Amino acid sequence: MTSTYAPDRTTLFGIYKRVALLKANDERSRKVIMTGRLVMPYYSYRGQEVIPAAMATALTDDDYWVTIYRGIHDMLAKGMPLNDLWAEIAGRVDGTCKGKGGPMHLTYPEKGIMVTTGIVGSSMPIANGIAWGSQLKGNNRVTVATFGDGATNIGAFHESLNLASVWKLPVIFLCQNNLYSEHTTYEKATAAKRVADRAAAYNMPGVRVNGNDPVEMYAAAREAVDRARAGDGPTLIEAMTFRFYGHVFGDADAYMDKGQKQAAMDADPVPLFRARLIAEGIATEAELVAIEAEIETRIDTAVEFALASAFPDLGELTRDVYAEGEVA
Ligand SMILES: Cc1ncc(C[n+]2csc(CCOP(=O)(O)OP(=O)(O)O)c2C)c(N)n1
Repeated sequence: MTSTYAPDRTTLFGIYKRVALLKANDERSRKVIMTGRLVMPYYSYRGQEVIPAAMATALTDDDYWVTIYRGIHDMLAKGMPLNDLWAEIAGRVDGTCKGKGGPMHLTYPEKGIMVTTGIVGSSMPIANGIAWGSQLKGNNRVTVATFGDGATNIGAFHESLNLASVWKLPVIFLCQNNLYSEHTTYEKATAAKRVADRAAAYNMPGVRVNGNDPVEMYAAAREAVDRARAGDGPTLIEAMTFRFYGHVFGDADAYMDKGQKQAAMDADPVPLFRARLIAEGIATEAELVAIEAEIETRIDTAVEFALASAFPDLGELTRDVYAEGEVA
């Protein structure tokens, strides 16, 4: 990876602020679920925070993002407000979809967060459609599609990469390779040694980066964004990472290699990043403590706001199923 796109000190600090928010939000989500006050399927992204934080920093608010069930980190990084997020995951009327979408169907178009999908592999064709729209309108917006390593074995991955390359769509295929697809390890299900190698078949750049390294991840993201914006087409980024917990909250993760898991947790990217900021004189311990305390307060407010909000009325059940009024 060249250093042309390396983040400057301010950018790096900005990435950390997002990372700290994502980590704190994941920890709080698991805590609140444990109290029984929040009931939802929860796919922890703990360990994967740097990837969306760096990617989102390379985008503007106008750019689009399509994500998956393990995507709350993507949305928070892209700017979804905490209150709206928490109200939606709690199924309340103040949520982004009036509490009717829930954690698997979050959306916030105001910040380009278009859709969450629970169908493995489906983020990519949707992203292609949005990117094609941008291309037709000539509005210069870039679309990111997030997915896991397991999704790269689905037909939609191959169809999407092919079409995006043929049409030079402004899209970035961002694989967050956490080495597991539900309970299956990467090696057990994937013939390709590296996901990034698959890009060659579709005549597009395929880069594998350490997704837990903010400098490497940001540089790859910036390069792909510039390429897409310049009309040069898609990029496949394989960001290597590790999810610290089971596939879904409550999964005993007995299938995970204990040594591998411990090593990944010992190399937790968040404290490493934090220490790096201090070592490089980008932030002081006191500044970081203040930022982290402010994040906790914001999350406190969001949790209270969400749990005080009402559940949707039964009359809402059939509303918003189809678009109302004229469809252009
Ligand atoms: C088309 C389809 N097949 C199977 C499933 C069941 N399923 C849900 S998540 C998942 C694992 C996907 O793993 P990966 O793409 O690596 O993403 P990760 O969960 O690791 O982030 C599977 C098989 C599904 N939701 N959709």
